[in-house]
Amino acid sequence: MQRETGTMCIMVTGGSGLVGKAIERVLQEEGPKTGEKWIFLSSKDANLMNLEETRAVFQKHRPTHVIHLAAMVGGLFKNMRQNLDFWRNNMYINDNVLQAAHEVGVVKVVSCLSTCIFPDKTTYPIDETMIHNGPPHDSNFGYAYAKRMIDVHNRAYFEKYGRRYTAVIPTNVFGPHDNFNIEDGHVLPGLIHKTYKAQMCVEEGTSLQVWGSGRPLRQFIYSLDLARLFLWVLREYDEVDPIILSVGEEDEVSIKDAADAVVRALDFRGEVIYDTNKADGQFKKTASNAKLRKYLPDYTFTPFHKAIKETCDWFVNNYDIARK
Ligand code: NAP
Ligand code: GFB
Repeated sequence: MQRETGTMCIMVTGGSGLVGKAIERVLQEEGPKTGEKWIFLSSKDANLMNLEETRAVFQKHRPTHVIHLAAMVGGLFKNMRQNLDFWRNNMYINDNVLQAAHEVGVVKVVSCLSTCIFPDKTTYPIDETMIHNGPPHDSNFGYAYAKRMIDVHNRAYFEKYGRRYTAVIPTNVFGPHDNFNIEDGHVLPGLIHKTYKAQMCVEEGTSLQVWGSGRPLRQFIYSLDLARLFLWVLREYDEVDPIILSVGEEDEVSIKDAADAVVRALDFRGEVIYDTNKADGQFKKTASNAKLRKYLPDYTFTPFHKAIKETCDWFVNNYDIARK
Protein backbone atom coordinates (compact mmCIF):
# COMPACT_ATOMS: atom_id res chain seq x y z
CA MET A 1 0.00 0.00 0.00
CA GLN A 2 1.57 3.32 -1.08
CA ARG A 3 0.92 6.08 1.45
CA GLU A 4 0.62 9.72 0.43
CA THR A 5 3.84 11.61 1.05
CA GLY A 6 3.97 13.23 4.46
CA THR A 7 1.57 10.76 6.06
CA MET A 8 2.75 8.68 9.00
CA CYS A 9 1.14 5.48 10.22
CA ILE A 10 2.45 4.93 13.72
CA MET A 11 1.85 1.49 15.22
CA VAL A 12 2.35 1.16 18.98
CA THR A 13 3.14 -2.37 20.16
CA GLY A 14 2.24 -2.86 23.81
CA GLY A 15 -0.31 -0.08 23.38
CA SER A 16 -2.65 -1.41 26.08
CA GLY A 17 -0.12 -1.10 28.92
CA LEU A 18 1.01 1.62 31.31
CA VAL A 19 3.12 3.55 28.80
CA GLY A 20 0.90 2.84 25.80
CA LYS A 21 -2.20 4.16 27.56
CA ALA A 22 -0.27 7.30 28.55
CA ILE A 23 0.70 7.95 24.93
CA GLU A 24 -2.93 7.44 23.90
CA ARG A 25 -4.10 9.93 26.54
CA VAL A 26 -1.52 12.58 25.58
CA LEU A 27 -2.58 12.24 21.93
CA GLN A 28 -6.22 12.66 22.96
CA GLU A 29 -5.30 15.82 24.89
CA GLU A 30 -2.87 17.34 22.37
CA GLY A 31 -4.23 15.79 19.17
CA PRO A 32 -2.06 13.94 16.64
CA LYS A 33 -0.04 15.98 14.16
CA THR A 34 -1.45 16.46 10.65
CA GLY A 35 -1.01 13.31 8.57
CA GLU A 36 -0.46 11.04 11.59
CA LYS A 37 -2.55 7.87 11.92
CA TRP A 38 -2.13 5.95 15.19
CA ILE A 39 -2.74 2.25 15.86
CA PHE A 40 -2.47 0.81 19.38
CA LEU A 41 -1.92 -2.95 19.66
CA SER A 42 -2.43 -5.36 22.54
CA SER A 43 -1.48 -9.03 22.65
CA LYS A 44 -4.98 -9.80 21.34
CA ASP A 45 -3.96 -8.31 17.98
CA ALA A 46 -0.88 -10.54 17.75
CA ASN A 47 1.28 -12.61 20.04
CA LEU A 48 4.57 -10.93 19.14
CA MET A 49 6.52 -13.92 20.44
CA ASN A 50 5.26 -15.66 17.28
CA LEU A 51 7.02 -14.51 14.09
CA GLU A 52 4.12 -15.37 11.76
CA GLU A 53 1.59 -13.49 13.87
CA THR A 54 4.02 -10.58 14.08
CA ARG A 55 4.51 -10.50 10.32
CA ALA A 56 0.74 -10.70 9.79
CA VAL A 57 -0.02 -7.65 11.96
CA PHE A 58 2.73 -5.65 10.25
CA GLN A 59 1.43 -6.68 6.80
CA LYS A 60 -2.12 -5.76 7.87
CA HIS A 61 -1.29 -2.23 9.05
CA ARG A 62 1.89 -1.53 7.05
CA PRO A 63 3.09 1.13 9.51
CA THR A 64 5.70 3.69 8.51
CA HIS A 65 6.78 4.20 12.15
CA VAL A 66 6.66 1.98 15.24
CA ILE A 67 6.80 2.70 18.94
CA HIS A 68 7.80 -0.69 20.32
CA LEU A 69 6.64 -1.07 23.95
CA ALA A 70 5.48 -4.70 24.01
CA ALA A 71 7.45 -6.75 26.51
CA MET A 72 7.22 -9.11 29.44
CA VAL A 73 7.44 -6.52 32.23
CA GLY A 74 7.51 -6.76 36.01
CA GLY A 75 8.93 -5.54 39.27
CA LEU A 76 11.92 -6.78 41.21
CA PHE A 77 10.21 -9.86 42.67
CA LYS A 78 8.69 -11.12 39.42
CA ASN A 79 12.10 -10.69 37.76
CA MET A 80 13.81 -12.66 40.55
CA ARG A 81 11.32 -15.51 40.04
CA GLN A 82 11.37 -15.63 36.23
CA ASN A 83 14.72 -14.55 34.78
CA LEU A 84 14.62 -17.25 32.05
CA ASP A 85 11.11 -16.25 30.89
CA PHE A 86 12.06 -12.56 30.84
CA TRP A 87 15.11 -13.44 28.72
CA ARG A 88 13.37 -15.74 26.21
CA ASN A 89 10.04 -13.96 25.84
CA ASN A 90 11.59 -10.54 25.34
CA MET A 91 14.23 -11.88 22.96
CA TYR A 92 11.47 -13.43 20.79
CA ILE A 93 9.34 -10.27 20.87
CA ASN A 94 12.20 -7.90 20.06
CA ASP A 95 13.69 -9.99 17.24
CA ASN A 96 10.27 -10.55 15.63
CA VAL A 97 9.20 -6.90 15.83
CA LEU A 98 12.42 -5.46 14.42
CA GLN A 99 12.62 -8.05 11.60
CA ALA A 100 8.96 -7.58 10.66
CA ALA A 101 9.42 -3.80 10.74
CA HIS A 102 12.40 -4.04 8.39
CA GLU A 103 10.54 -6.39 6.03
CA VAL A 104 7.63 -3.95 5.52
CA GLY A 105 9.99 -0.97 5.23
CA VAL A 106 9.24 0.77 8.52
CA VAL A 107 11.20 4.05 8.47
CA LYS A 108 11.73 4.38 12.24
CA VAL A 109 11.27 2.17 15.29
CA VAL A 110 11.56 3.60 18.79
CA SER A 111 12.08 0.70 21.21
CA CYS A 112 12.28 0.68 24.98
CA LEU A 113 15.19 -0.24 27.24
CA SER A 114 15.28 0.57 30.98
CA THR A 115 17.70 2.14 33.46
CA CYS A 116 17.68 -1.16 35.39
CA ILE A 117 19.67 -2.84 32.60
CA PHE A 118 22.85 -0.87 33.23
CA PRO A 119 25.91 -2.48 34.87
CA ASP A 120 25.44 -3.04 38.60
CA LYS A 121 29.05 -2.17 39.43
CA THR A 122 29.48 1.24 37.85
CA THR A 123 30.32 4.87 38.35
CA TYR A 124 27.51 7.40 38.72
CA PRO A 125 25.65 8.99 37.20
CA ILE A 126 25.08 6.32 34.54
CA ASP A 127 24.83 7.56 30.95
CA GLU A 128 23.90 6.11 27.54
CA THR A 129 27.47 5.07 26.74
CA MET A 130 27.61 2.59 29.63
CA ILE A 131 24.93 0.03 28.71
CA HIS A 132 27.30 -2.85 27.97
CA ASN A 133 30.06 -2.02 30.46
CA GLY A 134 29.53 -4.99 32.75
CA PRO A 135 26.93 -7.39 34.11
CA PRO A 136 23.55 -6.06 35.27
CA HIS A 137 22.19 -6.59 38.76
CA ASP A 138 21.61 -10.31 39.34
CA SER A 139 17.92 -9.86 40.23
CA ASN A 140 16.87 -9.10 36.65
CA PHE A 141 19.69 -10.33 34.41
CA GLY A 142 17.24 -12.06 32.02
CA TYR A 143 15.26 -8.89 31.30
CA ALA A 144 18.38 -6.72 31.31
CA TYR A 145 20.30 -8.76 28.71
CA ALA A 146 17.22 -9.11 26.49
CA LYS A 147 16.75 -5.34 26.56
CA ARG A 148 20.44 -4.69 25.88
CA MET A 149 20.14 -6.80 22.71
CA ILE A 150 17.73 -4.22 21.28
CA ASP A 151 20.67 -1.81 21.14
CA VAL A 152 22.71 -4.51 19.35
CA HIS A 153 19.78 -5.10 16.94
CA ASN A 154 19.55 -1.37 16.18
CA ARG A 155 23.24 -1.02 15.42
CA ALA A 156 23.16 -4.14 13.20
CA TYR A 157 20.09 -2.98 11.20
CA PHE A 158 21.78 0.37 10.70
CA GLU A 159 25.06 -1.21 9.57
CA LYS A 160 23.43 -3.64 7.12
CA TYR A 161 20.40 -1.71 5.87
CA GLY A 162 20.88 1.86 7.05
CA ARG A 163 17.75 1.53 9.21
CA ARG A 164 17.51 4.33 11.73
CA TYR A 165 15.96 2.22 14.49
CA THR A 166 16.59 3.65 17.95
CA ALA A 167 15.62 3.23 21.62
CA VAL A 168 14.79 5.19 24.73
CA ILE A 169 15.92 4.26 28.25
CA PRO A 170 13.19 5.21 30.74
CA THR A 171 13.76 5.05 34.45
CA ASN A 172 11.05 3.53 36.72
CA VAL A 173 7.66 4.51 35.31
CA PHE A 174 4.36 4.85 37.19
CA GLY A 175 0.89 6.20 36.51
CA PRO A 176 -2.71 5.34 35.61
CA HIS A 177 -3.24 1.90 33.97
CA ASP A 178 -0.14 0.53 35.72
CA ASN A 179 0.02 -3.12 36.79
CA PHE A 180 -1.09 -2.90 40.43
CA ASN A 181 -0.59 -6.62 41.10
CA ILE A 182 1.18 -6.76 44.45
CA GLU A 183 3.40 -9.80 43.72
CA ASP A 184 4.35 -9.00 40.11
CA GLY A 185 4.15 -5.24 39.78
CA HIS A 186 6.60 -2.42 40.49
CA VAL A 187 7.05 -0.70 43.82
CA LEU A 188 4.75 2.33 43.43
CA PRO A 189 1.66 0.49 42.14
CA GLY A 190 2.35 -2.22 44.72
CA LEU A 191 2.47 0.30 47.56
CA ILE A 192 -0.65 2.09 46.29
CA HIS A 193 -2.59 -1.17 46.17
CA LYS A 194 -1.34 -2.34 49.59
CA THR A 195 -2.05 1.03 51.21
CA TYR A 196 -5.55 1.11 49.75
CA LYS A 197 -6.25 -2.41 51.06
CA ALA A 198 -4.78 -1.60 54.51
CA GLN A 199 -6.91 1.54 54.63
CA MET A 200 -10.03 -0.52 54.02
CA CYS A 201 -9.30 -2.54 57.16
CA VAL A 202 -7.41 -0.01 59.27
CA GLU A 203 -9.94 -0.51 62.10
CA GLU A 204 -8.48 -4.01 62.55
CA GLY A 205 -5.05 -2.37 62.80
CA THR A 206 -3.89 -3.52 59.40
CA SER A 207 -0.48 -2.04 58.76
CA LEU A 208 1.18 -1.17 55.46
CA GLN A 209 3.97 -3.65 54.72
CA VAL A 210 6.79 -1.98 52.77
CA TRP A 211 9.20 -4.60 51.46
CA GLY A 212 12.95 -4.29 52.05
CA SER A 213 14.74 -1.65 54.10
CA GLY A 214 13.34 1.38 52.27
CA ARG A 215 16.92 2.57 51.71
CA PRO A 216 17.34 1.90 47.95
CA LEU A 217 17.20 4.94 45.68
CA ARG A 218 15.12 5.39 42.52
CA GLN A 219 14.25 8.05 39.96
CA PHE A 220 10.57 7.82 39.06
CA ILE A 221 9.03 9.25 35.88
CA TYR A 222 5.31 9.88 35.56
CA SER A 223 3.87 7.94 32.59
CA LEU A 224 2.31 11.06 31.07
CA ASP A 225 5.66 12.88 31.12
CA LEU A 226 7.31 9.86 29.50
CA ALA A 227 4.55 9.77 26.87
CA ARG A 228 5.24 13.39 25.88
CA LEU A 229 8.94 12.60 25.58
CA PHE A 230 8.17 9.52 23.49
CA LEU A 231 6.28 11.70 20.98
CA TRP A 232 9.25 14.05 20.79
CA VAL A 233 11.64 11.12 20.19
CA LEU A 234 9.39 9.74 17.46
CA ARG A 235 9.06 13.06 15.68
CA GLU A 236 12.40 14.83 16.31
CA TYR A 237 15.18 12.52 17.63
CA ASP A 238 17.35 11.18 14.79
CA GLU A 239 20.15 9.24 16.48
CA VAL A 240 20.41 5.44 16.43
CA ASP A 241 22.11 5.66 19.84
CA PRO A 242 19.63 5.42 22.73
CA ILE A 243 18.60 8.32 24.98
CA ILE A 244 17.79 8.18 28.70
CA LEU A 245 14.33 9.58 29.56
CA SER A 246 14.41 10.30 33.28
CA VAL A 247 14.01 13.00 35.87
CA GLY A 248 17.32 14.47 37.04
CA GLU A 249 19.70 12.96 39.59
CA GLU A 250 18.49 15.62 42.02
CA ASP A 251 14.99 14.07 41.90
CA GLU A 252 16.15 10.67 43.10
CA VAL A 253 14.19 9.49 46.14
CA SER A 254 14.45 6.56 48.55
CA ILE A 255 11.86 3.78 48.63
CA LYS A 256 10.91 5.17 52.06
CA ASP A 257 10.29 8.61 50.49
CA ALA A 258 8.11 6.87 47.89
CA ALA A 259 6.15 5.01 50.57
CA ASP A 260 5.68 8.24 52.54
CA ALA A 261 4.37 9.95 49.39
CA VAL A 262 1.78 7.19 48.86
CA VAL A 263 0.73 7.27 52.54
CA ARG A 264 0.28 11.03 52.28
CA ALA A 265 -1.64 10.88 48.99
CA LEU A 266 -4.06 8.27 50.36
CA ASP A 267 -4.14 9.88 53.83
CA PHE A 268 -3.34 6.49 55.40
CA ARG A 269 -3.28 6.67 59.21
CA GLY A 270 -2.17 3.13 60.04
CA GLU A 271 1.26 1.74 60.92
CA VAL A 272 3.97 1.43 58.25
CA ILE A 273 6.23 -1.60 58.73
CA TYR A 274 9.43 -2.42 56.78
CA ASP A 275 9.85 -6.14 56.08
CA THR A 276 13.64 -6.46 55.83
CA ASN A 277 13.32 -10.18 55.07
CA LYS A 278 12.33 -9.10 51.56
CA ALA A 279 15.00 -8.18 49.01
CA ASP A 280 16.10 -4.60 48.38
CA GLY A 281 17.25 -5.34 44.83
CA GLN A 282 19.64 -2.88 43.20
CA PHE A 283 20.60 -0.18 45.72
CA LYS A 284 20.68 2.56 43.11
CA LYS A 285 20.83 3.08 39.33
CA THR A 286 21.26 6.84 39.23
CA ALA A 287 20.96 7.92 35.61
CA SER A 288 21.99 11.18 33.98
CA ASN A 289 19.47 13.02 31.80
CA ALA A 290 22.14 15.40 30.49
CA LYS A 291 21.68 14.16 26.89
CA LEU A 292 17.92 14.82 27.11
CA ARG A 293 18.58 18.23 28.66
CA LYS A 294 20.89 19.10 25.73
CA TYR A 295 17.93 18.59 23.39
CA LEU A 296 15.14 19.82 25.68
CA PRO A 297 16.66 22.15 28.28
CA ASP A 298 13.28 23.56 29.33
CA TYR A 299 11.25 20.34 29.57
CA THR A 300 9.45 20.24 32.92
CA PHE A 301 8.40 17.06 34.71
CA THR A 302 5.24 16.75 36.79
CA PRO A 303 6.14 17.21 40.49
CA PHE A 304 6.47 13.76 42.12
CA HIS A 305 3.81 14.30 44.80
CA LYS A 306 1.31 15.59 42.23
CA ALA A 307 1.92 12.59 39.98
CA ILE A 308 1.56 10.20 42.93
CA LYS A 309 -1.73 11.87 43.96
CA GLU A 310 -3.09 11.63 40.41
CA THR A 311 -2.10 7.95 40.21
CA CYS A 312 -3.67 7.16 43.60
CA ASP A 313 -6.86 8.97 42.61
CA TRP A 314 -6.98 7.03 39.33
CA PHE A 315 -6.53 3.72 41.16
CA VAL A 316 -9.25 4.47 43.72
CA ASN A 317 -11.66 5.68 41.03
CA ASN A 318 -10.90 2.73 38.71
CA TYR A 319 -10.39 -0.01 41.28
CA ASP A 320 -12.73 -2.39 39.48
CA ILE A 321 -10.91 -2.21 36.13
CA ALA A 322 -7.33 -1.71 37.36
CA ARG A 323 -4.88 -4.56 36.64
CA LYS A 324 -4.33 -6.13 40.07
P1 NAP B 1 2.86 -3.18 30.69
O1 NAP B 1 1.95 -2.21 31.33
O2 NAP B 1 3.11 -4.50 31.33
O3 NAP B 1 2.34 -3.44 29.18
C1 NAP B 1 2.99 -4.42 28.40
C2 NAP B 1 2.39 -4.35 27.03
O4 NAP B 1 3.03 -5.33 26.21
C3 NAP B 1 0.88 -4.66 27.03
O5 NAP B 1 0.24 -3.88 26.05
C4 NAP B 1 0.86 -6.13 26.64
O6 NAP B 1 -0.34 -6.53 25.99
C5 NAP B 1 2.02 -6.17 25.66
N1 NAP B 1 2.55 -7.52 25.51
C6 NAP B 1 3.14 -8.28 26.46
N2 NAP B 1 3.48 -9.48 25.93
C7 NAP B 1 3.07 -9.47 24.62
C8 NAP B 1 3.12 -10.41 23.56
N3 NAP B 1 3.66 -11.62 23.72
N4 NAP B 1 2.61 -10.05 22.36
C9 NAP B 1 2.05 -8.82 22.18
N5 NAP B 1 1.99 -7.87 23.14
C10 NAP B 1 2.49 -8.21 24.36
O7 NAP B 1 4.30 -2.55 30.44
P2 NAP B 1 4.76 -1.01 30.50
O8 NAP B 1 5.13 -0.69 31.90
O9 NAP B 1 3.78 -0.17 29.75
O10 NAP B 1 6.14 -1.09 29.65
C11 NAP B 1 6.18 -0.65 28.34
C12 NAP B 1 7.64 -0.68 27.91
O11 NAP B 1 8.41 0.18 28.78
C13 NAP B 1 8.27 -2.07 28.04
O12 NAP B 1 9.11 -2.32 26.91
C14 NAP B 1 9.10 -1.99 29.32
O13 NAP B 1 10.20 -2.87 29.27
C15 NAP B 1 9.52 -0.55 29.30
N6 NAP B 1 9.85 0.02 30.63
C16 NAP B 1 8.93 -0.01 31.64
C17 NAP B 1 9.27 0.52 32.89
C18 NAP B 1 8.29 0.54 34.04
O14 NAP B 1 8.69 0.92 35.15
N7 NAP B 1 7.05 0.16 33.85
C19 NAP B 1 10.54 1.07 33.09
C20 NAP B 1 11.44 1.09 32.03
C21 NAP B 1 11.09 0.55 30.80
P3 NAP B 1 -1.61 -7.05 26.88
O15 NAP B 1 -2.19 -5.83 27.51
O16 NAP B 1 -2.51 -7.70 25.88
O17 NAP B 1 -1.04 -8.02 27.89
O1 GFB C 1 9.84 -1.27 41.13
P1 GFB C 1 10.60 -2.36 41.76
O2 GFB C 1 9.88 -3.65 42.03
O3 GFB C 1 11.82 -2.77 40.88
O4 GFB C 1 11.20 -1.77 43.15
P2 GFB C 1 13.31 -2.19 40.75
C1 GFB C 1 11.80 -2.66 44.06
C2 GFB C 1 12.26 -1.90 45.31
O5 GFB C 1 11.10 -1.42 46.04
C3 GFB C 1 12.99 -2.85 46.24
C4 GFB C 1 11.02 -2.11 47.32
O6 GFB C 1 13.88 -2.11 47.04
C5 GFB C 1 11.84 -3.38 47.10
O7 GFB C 1 12.29 -3.90 48.35
N1 GFB C 1 9.60 -2.37 47.63
C6 GFB C 1 8.99 -2.03 48.78
C7 GFB C 1 8.72 -2.97 46.83
N2 GFB C 1 7.70 -2.41 48.76
C8 GFB C 1 7.50 -3.00 47.53
C9 GFB C 1 6.36 -3.56 46.90
O8 GFB C 1 5.24 -3.61 47.46
N3 GFB C 1 6.53 -4.02 45.62
C10 GFB C 1 7.73 -3.99 44.99
N4 GFB C 1 7.82 -4.46 43.73
N5 GFB C 1 8.85 -3.47 45.56
C11 GFB C 1 12.96 -3.18 38.38
C12 GFB C 1 13.52 -4.24 37.49
O9 GFB C 1 13.82 -2.98 39.47
O10 GFB C 1 12.88 -1.95 37.70
C13 GFB C 1 12.67 -4.42 36.29
O11 GFB C 1 13.62 -5.47 38.21
C14 GFB C 1 12.20 -3.12 35.69
O12 GFB C 1 13.38 -5.19 35.34
C15 GFB C 1 11.91 -2.03 36.69
O13 GFB C 1 13.12 -2.65 34.75
C16 GFB C 1 11.81 -0.67 36.03
O14 GFB C 1 13.28 -0.74 40.47
O15 GFB C 1 14.09 -2.66 41.90
